[in-house]
Amino acid sequence: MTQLRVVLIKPSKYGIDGSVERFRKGYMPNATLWHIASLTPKTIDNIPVEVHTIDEYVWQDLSYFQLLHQDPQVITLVALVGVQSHQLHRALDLAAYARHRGVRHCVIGGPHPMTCDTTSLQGRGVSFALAEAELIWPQILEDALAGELRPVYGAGRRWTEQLPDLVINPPSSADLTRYGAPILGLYPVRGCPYKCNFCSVIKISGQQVRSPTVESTLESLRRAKRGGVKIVKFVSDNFNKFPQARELLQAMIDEDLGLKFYCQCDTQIAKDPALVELLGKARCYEMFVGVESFNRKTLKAAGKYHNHPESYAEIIRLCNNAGIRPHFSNIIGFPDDDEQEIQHHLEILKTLHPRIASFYILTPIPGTEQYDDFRAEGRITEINLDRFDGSCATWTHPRLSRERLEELLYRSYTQYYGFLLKNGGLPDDDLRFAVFSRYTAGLRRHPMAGGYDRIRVDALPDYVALRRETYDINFAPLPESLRLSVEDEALNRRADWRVVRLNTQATVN
Ligand code: B12
Ligand code: SF4
Repeated sequence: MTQLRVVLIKPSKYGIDGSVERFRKGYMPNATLWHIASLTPKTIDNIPVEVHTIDEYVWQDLSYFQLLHQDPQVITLVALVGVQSHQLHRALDLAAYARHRGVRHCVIGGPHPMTCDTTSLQGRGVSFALAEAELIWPQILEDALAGELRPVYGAGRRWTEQLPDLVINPPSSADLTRYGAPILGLYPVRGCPYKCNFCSVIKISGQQVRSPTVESTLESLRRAKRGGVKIVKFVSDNFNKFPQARELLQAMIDEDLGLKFYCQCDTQIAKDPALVELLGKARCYEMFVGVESFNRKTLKAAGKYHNHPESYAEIIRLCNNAGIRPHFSNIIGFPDDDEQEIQHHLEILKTLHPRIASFYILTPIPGTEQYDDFRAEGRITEINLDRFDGSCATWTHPRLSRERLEELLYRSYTQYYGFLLKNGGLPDDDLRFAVFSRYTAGLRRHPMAGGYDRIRVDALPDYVALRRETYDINFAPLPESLRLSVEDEALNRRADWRVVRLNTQATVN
């Protein structure tokens, strides 16, 4: 009897030393894997479908490569999911490996192919998914069963108008042990009405805020709890722009689900003390906020008009009062930054004292407006997409050399966490994270790379010949950004600006 075997892989990336980044314990299960696994039916036309989920970051051996071969008893579909720009080479190599071992159906989807032109890589036996899985995954499964994938899916339309009420099945208990804690990533709302020029979120999920029903998210939470999950990470970018946030939080309180959770909010949360209080009551333990810079001029130049540095202290106050640890995400190396400015940034950060801080180097991520601008101005110097990961200098900064920028990134981590550790009084979890971040940054590794305790198993030289043979490249060319279709533009125009003012009085000045 025919059977469809779907192998979903979240590819890792090649590190600076060429090895595939793998960790003894992961930071959290990649949300895309379980999202797409949950979108996959158990049978199609009475044909059983078997799904495998591989998060490469946390596989310490290559046993999953056994799945990447043609088995005469089954039809195999290998899907590389959630592929970001710095993971493209790894995705291409895994697809090439599977093709080489006889797998006929391979597809690459996620942020990079959705937002960047992959034409030069197409038509070589590997398909590309240019739209949300909700729109095209059923067609891909059907085509695999019918015997042939198309070279490209979803070219005319990136986003679905209406998201289905998908209930997520959590990772198995064996899979959960691969992470620092039994965590699950959920995506209860997507899209962001703002237009920061360095951000690809609006290119991946659009400006209209869309969500499935609160009931389906609640059901995912109930299943997660039954499946042994203790912590949920809501990976939606602006939880405070979610019109049903209050309804969801109240239901979580009423049902006493007992799950701790993390969420991301924009800085306008400073004007919504009631929502912060409700988040705390619903057991939010960490709020990630993209503060990026303390310089209003820099923020305006980046299109991040809604960030007002004078409100950052209020976010910390509200979070601390609600028992939530504030996590400030910072970008260093904006075009106007210099060494003094970055040091000044750190000094202000120390005064504000968020319990968690993360730092990234400004990176022109392919697909974004900033990438297009920098490219047009000939400023991008890096040709290897593996380096577009927020930890490497990829463009010519007017005042800071490549080496200096990278030194300043790791110095920001060591200084800030050194300061927190010296001050003492950290709760256990914060203390562990502070020690880890300081130590990792000291080794010049990014603490947010995806896990703890790196291990080396395989490396780029094991795959380059196959890459060349399959795609005729050493490196994928730096891509053009993909333009939105008329339909996607129309959906963006329908972005409801009332959402921006929903909880707050957003000011654009
Ligand atoms: C959670 C998250 C992380 C976590 C990842 C944890 C983990 N284990 O997964 C952490 C904190 C580690 C992280 C780190 C980084 N991240 Co991050 N992250 C996110 C975030 C907030 C959510 C991703 C997610 O889970 N989405 C939910 C799933 C369900 O959505 P999805 O993957 O997009 O999948 C949908 C579609 O893409 C499509 N799809 C995806 N795969 C496939 C496959 C097929 C076959 C099909 C048909 C469709 C399809 O359908 C899916 C359902 O609609 C996104 C922002 C965002 N909202 O997308 C940024 C984002 C993905 N990160 C980004 C970046 C740049 C990084 C960093 C490099 C640095 C940084 N500046 O943040 C580091 C790199 C670390 C590393 N080594 O990888 C960028 C990627 C840009 C790009 N084009 O490559 C994003 C988009 C944010 C941004 N600033 O623009 N990140
Ligand atoms: S507010 Fe955040 S998610 Fe929205 S465009 Fe700006 S950086 Fe992207």
